[in-house]
Amino acid sequence: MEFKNEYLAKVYENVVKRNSSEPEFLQAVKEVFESIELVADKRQDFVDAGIFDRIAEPERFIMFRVSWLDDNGKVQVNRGYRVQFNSAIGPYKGGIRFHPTVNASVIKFLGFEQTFKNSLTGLPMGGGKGGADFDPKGKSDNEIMKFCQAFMTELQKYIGADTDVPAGDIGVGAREIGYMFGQYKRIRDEFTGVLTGKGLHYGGSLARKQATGYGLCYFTREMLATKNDSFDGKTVVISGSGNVALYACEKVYQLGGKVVAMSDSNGYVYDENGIDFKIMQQLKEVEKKRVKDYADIVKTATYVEGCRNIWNVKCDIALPCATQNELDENGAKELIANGVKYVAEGANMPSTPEAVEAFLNAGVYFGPAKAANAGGVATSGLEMSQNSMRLSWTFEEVDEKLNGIMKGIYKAAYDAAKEYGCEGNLVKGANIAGFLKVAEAMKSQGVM
Ligand code: NDP
Ligand code: 2IT
Repeated sequence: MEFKNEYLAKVYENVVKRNSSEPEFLQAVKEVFESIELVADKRQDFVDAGIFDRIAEPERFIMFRVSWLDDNGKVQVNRGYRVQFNSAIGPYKGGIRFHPTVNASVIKFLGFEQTFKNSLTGLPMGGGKGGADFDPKGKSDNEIMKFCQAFMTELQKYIGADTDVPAGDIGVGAREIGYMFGQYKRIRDEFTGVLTGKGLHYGGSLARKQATGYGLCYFTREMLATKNDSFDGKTVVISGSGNVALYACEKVYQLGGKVVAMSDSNGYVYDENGIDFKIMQQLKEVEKKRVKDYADIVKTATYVEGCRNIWNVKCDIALPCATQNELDENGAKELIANGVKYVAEGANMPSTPEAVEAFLNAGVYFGPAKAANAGGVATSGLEMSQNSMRLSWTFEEVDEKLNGIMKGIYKAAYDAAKEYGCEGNLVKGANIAGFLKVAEAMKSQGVM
C-alpha cells in the first residue's frame, strides 16, 4: 500500500483509476497526498466533508480546437486546454503554456499544483491552468498573432476578471499576452484585468516580469538564513534561460552569488567567472537566440551539448528553472556528490520524486516549486489588485510586497512542517499549509 492512512489510499486508488493515462498528474497528486495524509489523520471533519475525495477532481476541464492560417495560407490545427481546478478561495488563476509537449496530463498537473501555490501566497486566487500543443519556435510574429487570436476566440467564453484570469508560462510572455488581451477586448468589448503579465502601457504591473525569478531568490534567501547562511560567495547553477531563469540569474548576483551555468533544451553554457546576465538577457529575451550563441560571444564560456548534463556542474545552490522532470535521480546524485547544499525549484515539478527523495536523504535543504516559485502568481495577484483599483504601484512597492509574500510563504511552509512533526521538510510543509486554507474554504462552502 502506498499510504499509511487507509482512507487516503482508497481515494488515491480512485484517482489512479480515473486518470490512468496521465502520469504527470498522478505524480503531482501522489506527492500532495503523501503530505496531507498527516492532515487526514487529524481532521475527521475534512474526511466527513469529502475534501480529499473532491480535491483531485477538477471543477471543469475544457478542451478545444484551435485552427489558424500559417504564412503560406495553409490551415493549421492545434489543441487548446483550460483546466478550472479549484475556486474555493478565489477566481481560477494560472498561466497558459504553449509547447508541443502540452497535453491533458500536463495541464491538470499544473492546475492541481497551482491551487496550493496560490493558497500559499495568501491572496484570494483559485487554481487554473491552460495552454496548447502549439510550438512557437520558428513561427513568424504574424503566425504567433494569428494563433493567439484563434486561441482566445474560444477561450474568452470561459474566462473573465472575476471568473478565471490566465497569465504566461512556457512559450507565453508579454507578446502573446498582448495579442490575447487584444482579442479578448475585441470580442467582449471589455477593458478589464482578465489577463496578468500585461504590457506596462495597458495595465501590466511593474516587476511582474521579474517576479518569479526574484521571488525564487527571496525564498532561497530565507532557506539560507535558517542555516545562518547567505548567497554571499555562493556558486549557483540555473537550468533554463527563459523568463524565470533569467531573472533568478539577475537576483543571484544582486544578493552576492555567482551563476556559473545556464541552459536551454539543447545544452548548457559554463563559465567559472560567472555568466554575464546582461549578455544572456539580450541574447534570449531580445534576440531570441540559443544558449549556444552565448559561448560565441563570451570567450571564457564553454558550451556543452545536452541540457541534462548541467547537473554535473559543481555548485552550492541549484535552481532548476526549465520544465517538469528535468532533474532526475542521476542528476540529483551528481549534485549531491559535488556538494550541493540547497536546491530550490523555479520550474513546476522539475525534480522527479526519486530526485526529491535523494536530496532529502542527503540532507540537502530543498525548496519545492509550489512555495519557491509562487512569486510570479503572487505578483499577478498584485496586478489584479492594481487593475481593480485602477492605479499602479512603483517597481519598488511591488518588489517589496513580493519579498514580504515570499517570506510569508517560507514561514508558513516551515511552521506547518514543524507542527506536523517533520521539521525542515518544506515539501510536506508547503503541501499542508497550502491545502489547509483550500480545505477550510471548501468545507465552509458545502458539497459542490
Ligand atoms: P520560458 O518559455 O520563458 O522558458 C522556458 C525555458 O525552459 C527555456 O530555456 C526552454 O528552453 C526550457 N525548456 C522548456 N521546455 C523544456 C524541455 N522540455 N526540456 C528542456 N528545457 C526546456 O518559460 P518560463 O521561464 O516562464 O517557465 C519555466 C518554468 O517555470 C516552467 O516550469 C513554468 O511552469 C515555471 N513557472 C513560470 C512562471 C512564470 O511566471 N513564467 C511562474 C512559476 C513557474 P528552449 O528555449 O530550448 O525551449
Ligand atoms: O506556474 C505559475 O505559477 C505561472 N505560470 C504563473 C501564473 C500566473 O497566473 O501568474
